[in-house]
Amino acid sequence: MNNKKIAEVLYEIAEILEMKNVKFKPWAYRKAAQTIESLNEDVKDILKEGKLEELPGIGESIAKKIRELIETGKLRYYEKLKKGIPVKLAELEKVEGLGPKRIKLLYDKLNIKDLKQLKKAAKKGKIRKIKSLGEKVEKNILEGAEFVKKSGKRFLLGMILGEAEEIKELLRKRKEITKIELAGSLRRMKETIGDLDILAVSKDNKKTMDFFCGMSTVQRVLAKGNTKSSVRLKNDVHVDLRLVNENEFGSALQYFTGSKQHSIELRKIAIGKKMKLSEYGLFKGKKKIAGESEINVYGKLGLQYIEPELRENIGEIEAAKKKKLPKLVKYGDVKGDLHMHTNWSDGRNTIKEMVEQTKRLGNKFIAITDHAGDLKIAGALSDKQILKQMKEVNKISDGVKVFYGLEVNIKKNGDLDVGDSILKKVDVVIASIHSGFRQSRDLLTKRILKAMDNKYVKIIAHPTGRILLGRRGYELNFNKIFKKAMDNGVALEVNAFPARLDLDYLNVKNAVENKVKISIGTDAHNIDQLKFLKLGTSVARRGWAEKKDIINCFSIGKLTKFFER
Ligand code: DGT
Ligand code: CA
Ligand code: CA
Ligand code: ZN
Repeated sequence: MNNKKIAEVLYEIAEILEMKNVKFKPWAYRKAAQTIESLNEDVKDILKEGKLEELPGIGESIAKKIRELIETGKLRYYEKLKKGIPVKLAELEKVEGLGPKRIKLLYDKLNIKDLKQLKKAAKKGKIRKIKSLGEKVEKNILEGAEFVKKSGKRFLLGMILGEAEEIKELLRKRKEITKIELAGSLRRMKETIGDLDILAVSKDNKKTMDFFCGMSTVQRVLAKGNTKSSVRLKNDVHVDLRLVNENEFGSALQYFTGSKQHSIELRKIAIGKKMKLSEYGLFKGKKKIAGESEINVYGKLGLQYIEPELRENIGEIEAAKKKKLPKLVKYGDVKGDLHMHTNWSDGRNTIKEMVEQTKRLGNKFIAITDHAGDLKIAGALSDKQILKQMKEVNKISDGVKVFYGLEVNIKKNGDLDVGDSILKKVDVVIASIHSGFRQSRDLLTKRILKAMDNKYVKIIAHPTGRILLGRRGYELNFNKIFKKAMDNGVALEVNAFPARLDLDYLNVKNAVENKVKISIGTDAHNIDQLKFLKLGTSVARRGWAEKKDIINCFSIGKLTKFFER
């Protein structure tokens, strides 16, 4: 039972209660679900600390249910509720435009219980006959239903990157495999992944496929062939392995890396040059002019090599034609992490443990940025604790430069939770929004602008508040925010936590074009999460950022100056 599963159960309870026309309770369950799914910390740990009821929106009764879920893996109340409704609610809800009320209506009128019956009824034109629905709704429902099947479930990049790299490593070590790359959205470091695509060249296809399908992490073999096999891993991720000829590896890698839109544009260029591009190679008439290496495919098309992270058809092809691609920041250029929490607030590890792990990872500096102010759930530090922690951090002289920072909450009116007399003593102040997400675009923008006008604030963390696969970020007027960031010397964060990756790559691209500096922070709450720095860097790369755009690539001297400005 992780946070996500618990939130799902609570949401589901809200839906069922709504179907039964229960008042108020659905709202309470939904609020609790939102709280749980946006927590950085594991609910289990909060339960252990006896602090469940301190979370916003979680009263005694819901706390009791969460405890039962965690301790027994089940919830009797929920099971009973589910028995009372005959439809497959979770399945039907995935259809866009279908909420509990419509699902109930479709069940009452047409006895529709699941996705299959829904599609059948829509295709037969039965739904349009229900007065309050009509033809347009029927069409939307049918489209939505098809989408559910195709899209299926997506996974956070940060949750599967490690396992993907392990599989690649296992295959790479095999004698018969001469080439191997991860392809698809994972190679492009897209923030969520539908499935994993792997491409390899083998001297013995059968042997490779036997090995691949027999890996200990495989839950089920879905298809096994000589050139393509598909498996489902124990973590539910679907993996395709394709084996190709050595002299087609480059063009196949290009093809299966995508994105589809990027590849379609490349094909158009090929056609314009009277060539043909496919996964088998780049051809002029019958003559193959590239295929073994990806670099040659781009080269023969008259393009600079385009890094996978850039292949989203957002201007990279035009830039490559003009040889004007950015000099992308490299993963190794990012030398420090500017956002993390310790056991002084809601983190798991001590300051010392975070420093030790930083050394192990080969990084040069960090900022310790525990929560400060009024944020009760995050164990925020009081003024007195801040001064105490500052002393402790300033004592460290350990090969790693440790900046003393705070993550300060931006209140609903844009004021900060901590006074200037404290902030001025701190090396780096990060400001961020943790509540009041539902304010208007205008109010939220004003709130952030006001925080940026505090002269001690140097970084705005997770600027849009989005939770991937969970909560859409709030709208902001970025033109105003970029201008203020430039004027006041404030950096915008790419929060590298897997479910955040906020700013997203498109906002990073805009920020960088506006000469705004980017800060990367893992928001780690324990030592394992410090590895997320790579994810943050991938977002910066996807947003066309260069070394000069990212304050984590500054020398310690230059960074200190940036913080002092
Ligand atoms: P995902 O798995 O949804 O996160 O995204 P991708 O990009 O990995 O997509 P996937 O797994 O469906 O296909 C892998 C790559 O294969 C994709 O990036 C581009 C290529 N591909 C798939 N379908 C098509 C297609 O219809 N046309 C072209 N040109 N390429 C395709
Ligand atoms: Ca894929
Ligand atoms: Ca695929
Ligand atoms: Zn944080």
